[in-house]
Amino acid sequence: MDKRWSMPKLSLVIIAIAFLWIKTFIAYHASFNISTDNFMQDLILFINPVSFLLLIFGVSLLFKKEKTRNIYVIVTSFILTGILFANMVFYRFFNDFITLPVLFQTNNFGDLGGSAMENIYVTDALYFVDVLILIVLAKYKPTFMVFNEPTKLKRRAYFLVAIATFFLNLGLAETERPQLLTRTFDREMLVKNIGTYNYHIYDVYLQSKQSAQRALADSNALTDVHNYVEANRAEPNSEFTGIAEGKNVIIVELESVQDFVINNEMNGEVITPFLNELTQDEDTIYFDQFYHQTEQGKTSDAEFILDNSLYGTPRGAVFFTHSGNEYQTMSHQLNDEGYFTAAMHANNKSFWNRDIMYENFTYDRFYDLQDYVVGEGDAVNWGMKDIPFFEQSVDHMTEMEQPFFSKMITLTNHHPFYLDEEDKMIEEYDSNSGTLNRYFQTVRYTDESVKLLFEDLKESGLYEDSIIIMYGDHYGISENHNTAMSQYLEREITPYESAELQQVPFFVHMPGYGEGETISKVTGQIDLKPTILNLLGIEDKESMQFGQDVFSEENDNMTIFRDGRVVSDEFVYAGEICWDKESGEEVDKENCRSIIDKAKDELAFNDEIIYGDLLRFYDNKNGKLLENEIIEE
Ligand code: GP9
Ligand code: MN
Repeated sequence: MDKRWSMPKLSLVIIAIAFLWIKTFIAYHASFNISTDNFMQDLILFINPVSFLLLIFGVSLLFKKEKTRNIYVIVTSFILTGILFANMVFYRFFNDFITLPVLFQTNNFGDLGGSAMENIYVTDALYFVDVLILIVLAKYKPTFMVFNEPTKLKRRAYFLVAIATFFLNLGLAETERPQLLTRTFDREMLVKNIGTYNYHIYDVYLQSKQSAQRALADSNALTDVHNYVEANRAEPNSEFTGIAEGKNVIIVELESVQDFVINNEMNGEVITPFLNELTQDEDTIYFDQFYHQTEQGKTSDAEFILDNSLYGTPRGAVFFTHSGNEYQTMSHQLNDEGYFTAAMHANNKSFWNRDIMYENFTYDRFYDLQDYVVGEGDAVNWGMKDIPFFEQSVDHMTEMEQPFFSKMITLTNHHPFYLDEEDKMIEEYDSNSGTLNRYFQTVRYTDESVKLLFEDLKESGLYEDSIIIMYGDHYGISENHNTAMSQYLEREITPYESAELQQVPFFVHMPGYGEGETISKVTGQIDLKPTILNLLGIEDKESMQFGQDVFSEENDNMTIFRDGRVVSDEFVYAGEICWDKESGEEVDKENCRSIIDKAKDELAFNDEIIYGDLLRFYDNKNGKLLENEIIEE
């Protein structure tokens, strides 16, 4: 046969790239919920892993020795597969891509336990098969392959192609999504356009930028933020000022409880009988349009928002990424007023970096796992069951100096929503999502635990001297379960519905109040701090914060999500579409313009505060901006 017509021989690099390219593309479709709207987006999605793969594997061409080249290719392939795999597992759980700070939360990953296992499938092993193939090829050197050192010319051509692909990708992405890299709040869009590997590099770059930002920030940056905060401040409602003065404050952060279960049924069974009763109770004010505002930091974000009336960060968990910042927390303000402050949560104290962060927030005491006796049958799923947790927490509270502020965080109603047989009070639901099916049962359990908490509090004598504030920390059912959710709700889950599903219940229970009602103002977690301080009669005119007293006449009736979605009493902005709040119909985007802009400004100011650690330049007692020199003294 004429030699000139034989197939060109393949190198290990090319085979490794081809394998990873295919795998990444399969993962995009099989594991990540990435949707595309047009051919261009499909094309970008298809080519986006290549530029990175060409460059990273291209490094091997610089090695002289064949063995070094092969080892480099195999190890790189293994590491990249590992990254892809970690992203897949993470995505199944959080519906999101890993960011660098989250990677360092290894403690959390260890503790995920059952959840992590639920999200690893046997078939995932297939993702690693090609690495084995590469090893076999390198060892047996089949004739269709070439292992020689590439010529200078070939090497140059290779890198030229790699760089050209990189810019082609970036160019296409830029036309499809202008300002892609400047608007980083949407990770999915980034991955979709520049590829999962380039995304990680970009993430590393952002992280380094963050460290630099703090170093460079000075007090001048605070002036604009301060002006915005002042203009946004709402005068608290004086009718509520001090109505709980001197009382203990008992906060219950209800794990993953969403508002759609309240006053609702599942296959004819009531899901939250006790909480439903509270919505009608004369001593309870229930908010049925209250939204969580958390992001990747989940529970810890909800805690951050509660204590600071600031938003968390768009990426990672602020509890980890900015635990060294100076904060001016509600806990601190309460300490100044003579309150004993405590956080209670029966998990390892380092989970979500809580031990460090609570110290920073100046909590007087953190009752963690070690402060609880977890007897036989007292634990399920992630750890201690809510019922014994509340029981023992009430015991702890009776020992506390009064008045106290105690924050309890429940755990049983957490993904994957497992429960012991004896704790199941209602049937499972019957959709294609085991997660949603079990969710109703664990929510039902949490409801029962809250009922018992109220009884325990009454028995202990604490009840009359306390107010009880309860709210859901974040969603429990992610968008991965839309099909099942739409079966349950009997309607399609549009971006509007998804946004509305971010409502979590919010109760203000004040024994002896007597004027309970349901309030349908649009409010969110950011409003908790100013609301609570006003109820206690603690004046707070200067805090650097974005929330407003929920009872205030001046409350702006809108809630900004950390990802830029916004809800007002009239409109919902979600999925880049403006929707009528009442009907869920699409309306002209101009209707949402002002709330979109406000959200952008507010989130940007928030990030300036956190990234620049700006509160170190601010005195929240008298509202003074401090000069850099004073700080350094
Ligand atoms: C862990 C618990 C759960 O201690 O608060 O955290 P989450 O996964 O919901 O953020
Ligand atoms: Mn949570």
